[in-house]
Amino acid sequence: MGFRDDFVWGAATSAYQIEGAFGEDGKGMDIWDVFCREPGRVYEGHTGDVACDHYHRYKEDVAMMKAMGLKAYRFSINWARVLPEGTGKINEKGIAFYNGLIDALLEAGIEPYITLYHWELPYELYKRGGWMNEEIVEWFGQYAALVADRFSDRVTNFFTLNEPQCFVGLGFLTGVHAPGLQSPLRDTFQMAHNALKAHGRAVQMLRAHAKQPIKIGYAPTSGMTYPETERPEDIEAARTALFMLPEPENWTWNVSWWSDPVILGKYPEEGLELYGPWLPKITEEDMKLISQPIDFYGQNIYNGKCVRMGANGKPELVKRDAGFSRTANNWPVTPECLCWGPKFLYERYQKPIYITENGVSCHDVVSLDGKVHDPNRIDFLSRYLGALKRAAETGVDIKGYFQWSLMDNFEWNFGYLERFGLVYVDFTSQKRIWKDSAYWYHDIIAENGKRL
Ligand code: IFM
Repeated sequence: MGFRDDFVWGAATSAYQIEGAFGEDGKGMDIWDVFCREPGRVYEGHTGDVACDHYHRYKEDVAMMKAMGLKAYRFSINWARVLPEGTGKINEKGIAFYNGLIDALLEAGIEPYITLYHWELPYELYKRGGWMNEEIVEWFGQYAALVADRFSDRVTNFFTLNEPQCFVGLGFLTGVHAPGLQSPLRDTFQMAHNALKAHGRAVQMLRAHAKQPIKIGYAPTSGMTYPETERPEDIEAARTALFMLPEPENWTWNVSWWSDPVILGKYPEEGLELYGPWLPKITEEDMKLISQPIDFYGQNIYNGKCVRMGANGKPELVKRDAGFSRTANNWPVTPECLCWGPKFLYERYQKPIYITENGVSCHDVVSLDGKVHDPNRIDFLSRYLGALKRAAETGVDIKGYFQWSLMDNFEWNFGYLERFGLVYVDFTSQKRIWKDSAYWYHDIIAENGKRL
């Protein structure tokens, strides 16, 4: 027992967070290029202009992935790099970059997993209304077609949207991410509906343009839940809590509004009632488009909340212990979420699961010995992967795990303040240094997680 023999051990990144090469070789502006240039938006005015300079160093980075023993690499395409205006004219130099990356990965024996959208909305499309404009469904579909046309002769695994909770919630509700707006609730529900339709259209277009059979998934996020004890009533309480919906002002942080339509073909009843006053027109045709069959379910998981059944028969949050473990960016360390989260998701959605992101920000430094010792990350990953293994052993169909992240990178509004990587990046010299956790992950992959 343990992880399946063909378990996909991977690591993940995203385009804006690592590529750099701002405005190079015909790349169009995306909303992050613009956002980072606005005073006060990003920590210390950092930008992704250079980031990890992966655009120029991808060969070195792929060699590093190979040495680490990665079986798969999940990366995103910057929409504005291949279609500078979002639609129409193709930037062949941008296509050439991704072709080079894909070829290098395949040569190294690493399976590429492409994410279509990890938040780089072309600025030209933003000016035309971006996610608010229903035409984005078709714009995204055309972009997906291009990706399939150019890359699906070699790439067979795709994810559509990464964390729609964040790009709508942080981009348009709290405004801490690009484009930095605090939009009316009504607009955010419209954008979310358009984003889900765009997902469905991309699924159709990827399949229609694929050069060989491909597999498609989706990569939402959300906090998970886990029960305080294994008493059936606590388990039931945690399961119920996972799919409950928050109050309208904070609505984007949930699982079911984003995933039920995609997999089950309907919005949750509770949400239709709770959010009724702000909802756009939702048609049967929309729901058909949104629920185009997909092959697997991706979920980004970082932490969760402990839940028990309250005396009133309703789920109740269990207060965290005083001094509970926290990561460098103050997220709670809750390994149980990587066992119970996938379990509850699998029960509800009945799709093979990939953990499309999981990892930890630590206060990593280069020590006097020139190495980066990160025992906290090794401890974090051991606990979380141990929990994931327990889920696999109880019958959850877990296909793979993508560690976030391969290397330190641009952490959005926190700039380069947070270090999530297995590999340390010196952002001045661009030198990469394997952290202890990278060596550890190498060994875990080699033994298929036996020691966990
Ligand atoms: O860096 C991000 C990533 O882009 C999306 N998921 C969470 C990560 C850590 O915050």
